[in-house]
Amino acid sequence: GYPFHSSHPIFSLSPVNLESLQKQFDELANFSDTPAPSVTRILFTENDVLARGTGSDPELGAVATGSHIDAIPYSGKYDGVVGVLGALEAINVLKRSGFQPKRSLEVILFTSEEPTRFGISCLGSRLLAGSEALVNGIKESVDDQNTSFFDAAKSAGYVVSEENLSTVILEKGSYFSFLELHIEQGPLLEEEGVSIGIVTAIAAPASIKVEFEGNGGHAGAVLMPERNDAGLAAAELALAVEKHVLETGSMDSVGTVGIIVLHPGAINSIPSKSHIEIDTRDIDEKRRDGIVEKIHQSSIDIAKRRGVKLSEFRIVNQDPPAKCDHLIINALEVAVRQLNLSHKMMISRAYHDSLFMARVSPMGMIFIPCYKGYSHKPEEYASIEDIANGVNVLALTLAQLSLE
Ligand code: HGY
Ligand code: MN
Ligand code: MN
Ligand code: MN
Repeated sequence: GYPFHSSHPIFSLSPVNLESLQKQFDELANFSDTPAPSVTRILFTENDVLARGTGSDPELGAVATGSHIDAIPYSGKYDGVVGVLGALEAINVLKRSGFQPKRSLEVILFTSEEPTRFGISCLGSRLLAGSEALVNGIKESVDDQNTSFFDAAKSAGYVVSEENLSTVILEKGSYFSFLELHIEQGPLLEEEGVSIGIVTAIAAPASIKVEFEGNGGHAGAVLMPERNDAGLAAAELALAVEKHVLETGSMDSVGTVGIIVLHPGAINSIPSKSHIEIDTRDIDEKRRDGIVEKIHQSSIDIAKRRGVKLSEFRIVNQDPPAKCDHLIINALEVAVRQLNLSHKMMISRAYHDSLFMARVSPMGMIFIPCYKGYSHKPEEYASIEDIANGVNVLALTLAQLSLE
């Protein structure tokens, strides 16, 4: 017999919207090589391909939205996910409302927005946006188990070969607009009791990998004047990062040393190697570049002064900021007004896939409040009501843009 006992319902379903579903059948039937009521739609023929688009005019650049679901270690459940599940729900809301888009609507789930495994942030959106450096550089990328990106992708069931990676790059005009719904990852909206953030620009991130090498040795036997301690060089560099960021005098400059690894990592062995990873950002690109330059100079000075070797100073990425598109910002304002939601213009200090999609499409972002601005830690939280507000703003904005 069946494993399910028909006595009790599996779960209670919301009713199928018969009218809207019937309408979709009737619409899809129009993509046919033969006159109604017959339907002919052969694999990969023009009508087959057109039918796969959702808009009534699928030749036009689509309107896309999406975000990421990868999460850094010990972080929270909303960063990125709000923009993926929220995008799917926004499409469903439009479907349930019987909305017929002219431009197709697409939801994108980006690969590896976080730099955790391969050290490259926004790997998927960088590729989509046409980073030739990444198409070539990704071959050398291995994780800390020495697994290559390609092997990791294959083990997850994604067939990716080095040859066809450049086919990932989007043609210009593929998208008429790209929108991302995301938690603010900052405290302003909650503090000010504002429901929606309309993002005007995304800050410019840079990340640097540094390594120092010294002679190491016995923690008891090597006297202080004989030492060239790679660990202390790392510690001094971390403080130098803080100093160079504060020196700009701007609150928009930030710098973080989130990773310091000491080798051999024994209490009674002087570190012979240190590996430091630095994240620094600013809304002003020149000011950010000035910080990177000073960090480089400090690395050299510290190495010289401490008699250690600066065995690696690698700028992993040094990206420009991105401005959000005015047409999209206007559409967002129309949406929040229609929904009667409080809103404010603001910058994003976190980076997002939108930072790279802005290179190939007009881009916009919607922020919703998150608890005390917490993010990248388990206390990260956004209320389902705030998420629903974001979904409704996204749905109305997608609708407006898809009719442009
Ligand atoms: O670090 C960031 O800005 C993003 O949340 N990954
Ligand atoms: Mn994140
Ligand atoms: Mn994110
Ligand atoms: Mn290294």
